[in-house]
Amino acid sequence: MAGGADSCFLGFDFSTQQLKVIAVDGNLEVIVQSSVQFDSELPEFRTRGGVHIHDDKLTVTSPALMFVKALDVLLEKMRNAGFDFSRVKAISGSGQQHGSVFWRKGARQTLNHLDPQKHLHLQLQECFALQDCPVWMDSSTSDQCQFLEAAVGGAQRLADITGSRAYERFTGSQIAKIYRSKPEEFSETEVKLNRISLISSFASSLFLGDYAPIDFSDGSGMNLMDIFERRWSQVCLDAAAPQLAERLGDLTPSAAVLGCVSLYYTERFGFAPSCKVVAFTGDNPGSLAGMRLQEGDLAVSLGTSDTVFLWIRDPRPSTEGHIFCNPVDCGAYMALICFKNGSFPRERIRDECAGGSWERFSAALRSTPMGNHGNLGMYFDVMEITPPAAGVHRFNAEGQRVSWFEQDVEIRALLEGQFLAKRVHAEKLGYKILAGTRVLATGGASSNKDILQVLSDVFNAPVYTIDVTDSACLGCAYRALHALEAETGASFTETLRNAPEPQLAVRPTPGAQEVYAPLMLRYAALEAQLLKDHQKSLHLL
Ligand code: ADP
Ligand code: XUL
Repeated sequence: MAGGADSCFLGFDFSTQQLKVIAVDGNLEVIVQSSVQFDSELPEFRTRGGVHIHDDKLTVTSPALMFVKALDVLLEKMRNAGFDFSRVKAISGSGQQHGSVFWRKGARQTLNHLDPQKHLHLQLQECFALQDCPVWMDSSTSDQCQFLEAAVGGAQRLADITGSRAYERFTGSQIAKIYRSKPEEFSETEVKLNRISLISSFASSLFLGDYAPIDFSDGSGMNLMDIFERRWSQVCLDAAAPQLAERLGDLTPSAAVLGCVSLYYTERFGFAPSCKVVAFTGDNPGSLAGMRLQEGDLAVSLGTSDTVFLWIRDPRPSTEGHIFCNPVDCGAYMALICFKNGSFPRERIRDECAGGSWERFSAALRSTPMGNHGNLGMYFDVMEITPPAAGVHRFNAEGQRVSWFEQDVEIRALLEGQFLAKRVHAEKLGYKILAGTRVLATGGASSNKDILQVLSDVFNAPVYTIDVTDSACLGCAYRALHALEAETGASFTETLRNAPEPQLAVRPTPGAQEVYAPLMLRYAALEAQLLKDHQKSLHLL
């Protein structure tokens, strides 16, 4: 084991609403957890839910400097709590996927010579060509998506190369939009110096004191990488912007040791000069590592976004869902489906129907029956990714549209709708719930047992959780440890064999399958109808 009980490994997660960290010791015990909430602890950036939604309602960004200042605050919190940074053997981390950071000319020089006497955010404030980073919630790039698909020969062809058809939030279309709409800012960045980062590689750059490469797994969420060859796809790069290969720099395996932490961290916080920085990755790949997902398991992450993901060996990209390179096994892949309307509609309905209390929200779930007396709802407060639809849609037991539900019914309709969508779309990708299937849940809402009970009932499978709700942080602390061991040839699974196993949280209620099998068919038919109506209305425009 790398280093024994005295050693320690850090995993950071630069997520949508907060920056989080977990430390594990050499015995794989979690010894520290901490976080910085963007909205409440950094109010000067005026974000809501960590983001700015622009007037067009489609453009969504987060300030680059907010992430930097969050790191200043988090490391200080840890120091003030007496954390001994000299024990840290390696760090890694994750970032919300798809978001991009555009470094300005000269930024590398600043990164290389950070002054340990000063906060990072004071030194890096002039380092960004764009102050506001496009993030995964953005859906403003439909034109660029169409262009990219046409350039490579269609949606399926693009999926065959990059693992996904063109998606608005994916970085290729985001870069293409910036190139065309902000040519001056775009040209302010240096070629040949990895000047466009993902949130994950931007975060590792902060620790490394230099531009860090993008890893294969998070790089798969850009519509720019050939996921089978694990290199940039020239035809995709050319469709997005000029000289993009140079601007993005080389890709790296997710388990790569990139170097040691910069002098800034050794002098300011007492990190050992030998402390390694291991490639950062996306938050969903980080979660796969943290939950120690195995083939056959289904992971459901209930954070700002909801995601469903699987470990797969034999990927068959299609025009729905995504295939990413697997972050812990170079020969494998992960399939992922993303739902944009996760925590925010749950919070809205908690506020409107349960007086802002999760306890009352849970009580409503307990007091209403499985199947909700046939009432079904879809709550797409913002344009959804899966399915591409918007608006709130409620249907009664007779299948008629209704404009409101009783409060308790509304709460159950939201949860059942969210989970039916997940099962319907996972099955569309070919996933089957079998006798031994485990559903592994993570993310903020996975701390709520009543929500997990609905999940378990809709999937008719037992739901397991790990001790921490932030599996991405934990997974990255594990990845940091494994990267040191990997030099001896140990696999991730071998390295983590003594880590705590996910624990059974809830089992399906008897009779759940009889209730939800027909509801799944109903849900799928209603969703198909909704999409048809939406298409029709577009044609009429
Ligand atoms: P992210 O990593 O995307 O920033 P998290 O996975 O940390 O988000 O989840 C944060 C969300 O968890 C909050 O927005 C909140 O809605 C949700 N949450 C926290 N506690 C509960 C609870 N008891 N029941 C339901 N949801 C909860
Ligand atoms: C995944 C996705 C989100 C972000 C934010 O494709 O867009 O899950 O990673 O968590």
